[in-house]
Amino acid sequence: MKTEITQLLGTEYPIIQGGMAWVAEYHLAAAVSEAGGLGIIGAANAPADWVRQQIREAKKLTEKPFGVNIMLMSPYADEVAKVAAEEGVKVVTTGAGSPEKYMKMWKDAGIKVIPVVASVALARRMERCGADAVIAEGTESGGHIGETTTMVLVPQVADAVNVPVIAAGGIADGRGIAAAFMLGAQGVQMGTHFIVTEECQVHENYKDMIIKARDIDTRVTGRTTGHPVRALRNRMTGEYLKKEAEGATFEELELLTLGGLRKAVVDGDVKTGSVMSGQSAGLVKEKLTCKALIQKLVTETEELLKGTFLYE
Ligand code: TUI
Repeated sequence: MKTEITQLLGTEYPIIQGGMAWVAEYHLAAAVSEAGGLGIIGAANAPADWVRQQIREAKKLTEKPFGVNIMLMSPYADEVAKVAAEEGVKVVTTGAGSPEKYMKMWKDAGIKVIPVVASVALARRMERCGADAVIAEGTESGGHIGETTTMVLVPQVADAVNVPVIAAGGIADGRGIAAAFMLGAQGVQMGTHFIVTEECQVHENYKDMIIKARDIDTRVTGRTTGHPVRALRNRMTGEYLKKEAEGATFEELELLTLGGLRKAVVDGDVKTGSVMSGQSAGLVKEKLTCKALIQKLVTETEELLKGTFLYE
């Protein structure tokens, strides 16, 4: 499984762990990197000092490369962007916006920059401003999402840009990874399955809910506010969608979700909290270590790829 992405990142496998808000802290990121993937610390809405500490703790646990995800809607994005450069992080991924204004600073610091895009237009713009690769993230993903599915987004992005493409959204096993390669991707990013690993620090209730989830158990809130977010269905998504259908204001809806992710991740309140997850929750059946998960993914993928090349 050597691709342009393993070369670019200096990893054993072209498997990246998503930079999930509140979930992707240094224990998980270091475990994924140690297992041969690329671990990511999710800066989300956290202050710059928290991110700096996380980077330093990850470095104590692994000498392998890891990255930081900068959530561009964060009030601290400017400061966190600087911390990534100062701390000598190898890779930065970005989400929920365009990182153009930070590009020069990161490139000058020798950082590989990989923006998450949900459209062909943004992928093109990111290539023009110097991105080393792009993550094409389909609407199957958890958290803040775009409109287009992985199946149609990945090949169109692959056709539109010359930098390597990483597929994300709906991928949780070797079949998904093999399919992503067929669509033109050179690597994958996975979030949901990494939540259900031994090293992931989220509350057990969160992990259990993902394991129990079926194919139809996610909901998208906030389509009317312009900030669609996918999470597992619970009392919160039920009330939110009811209020949203009744035409509630942005402020009213915000009250329902404020601090919701923290509630689910830290307190284990999976009824009124926001249990962000991708549609691939239906594919996630067991809790493994990061190492066991990555080995399983690699074995499955290689078996499938052998099959396709038998006919060559
Ligand atoms: O960013 C994500 N997923 C996230 S961020 C997050 S934290 C949060 N929590 C609650 C509400 C809002 C955010 C939880 N999950 N994925 C990457 C991603 N980026 N998906 C979609 C996009 C995106 C969308 C529009 C990127 C750029 C964009 O437009 C940029 C532009 O300027 O055109």
